[in-house]
Amino acid sequence: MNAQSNSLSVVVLAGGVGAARFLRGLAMVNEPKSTTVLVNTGDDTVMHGLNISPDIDTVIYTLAQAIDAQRGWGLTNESWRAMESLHRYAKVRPPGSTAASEWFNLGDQDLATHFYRTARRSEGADAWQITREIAAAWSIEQQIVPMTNQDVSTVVELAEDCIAGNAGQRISFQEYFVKYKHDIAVRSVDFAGIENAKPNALAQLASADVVVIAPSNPIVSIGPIRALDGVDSTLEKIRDRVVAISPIVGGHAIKGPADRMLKELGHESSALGVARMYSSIASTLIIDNVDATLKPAIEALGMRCVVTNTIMADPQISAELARTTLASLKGK
Ligand code: FO1
Repeated sequence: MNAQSNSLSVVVLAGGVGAARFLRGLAMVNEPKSTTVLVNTGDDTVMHGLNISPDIDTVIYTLAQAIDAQRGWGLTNESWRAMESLHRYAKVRPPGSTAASEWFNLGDQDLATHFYRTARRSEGADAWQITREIAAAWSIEQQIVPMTNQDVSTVVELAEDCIAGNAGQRISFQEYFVKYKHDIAVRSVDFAGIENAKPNALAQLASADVVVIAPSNPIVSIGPIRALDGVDSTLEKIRDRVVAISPIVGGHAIKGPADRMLKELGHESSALGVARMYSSIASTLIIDNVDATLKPAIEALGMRCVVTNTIMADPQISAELARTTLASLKGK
């Protein structure tokens, strides 16, 4: 923490990799204890009977500096002995069985996190409490909060007959993202269980000095959080304290399927397309230098637009982006 560090109460709406990189930078410019991260749990899945929360774990492992930077998920210095040992059983499992699945890789050390989360759930602990314990085990000072304690599952509807199935068929997010490498066209996305899910930390969100929508996928990372009852209406009320960072640079996502998903779902895959999705809930949008020409069109939507380097190639750039993001509202 350097001298200029703030202790603003900041709430960050976060998905996985892009958000995690931003949070590392934010930790260098704002008191970590004053930062609450509301994390998407629509990617959660059950694999081998284990409850897995990919975005929560990516955020925690990144802040703990234990993430495997090249993969963007899971732990560094990982081994895969358990996965390798499954192969024997994959050969004998009956057709239709998902036992000994080999397409979703769980590292040997990463398994400990899933063992712990699953065991605590079976004892009746809620997702927020379990996340507090896992974050504490990694000495994370930020408050890491699952967007809801209820189970919500992002489901993807296939746009055409493809390797994953027939047009109109619905598959889980992880099958879409990992098994089929998000290389299939999407007709629609919905969040099963969202209608009965209550948002966590809505009070913290409503009273935050600054709310940041991290550079995550607007559809499947930020979308589930917004879809929770009361979140969008809260953001609309505090719009002048909400700043978003575009995850689309030069029409493309830095990582993952956000660009093609936006197009397939009828949005423009550009910083302007992102602005249109956020203009009702955020007063300011941070875009990358390469998209500077879009600034007037974004401001025509009634948003302030800040142009800067948003490619977080190293922690220093992440810190600079975090500083710019917090400062972007001071000018209000
Ligand atoms: N992503 C992959 O591309 N391949 C995997 O085998 C994989 C395994 C995995 C295990 C645990 C975990 O927390 C994340 C994992 N991910 C994997 C990433 C995950 O699919 C994504 O992080 C999110 O769901 C999208 O943000």
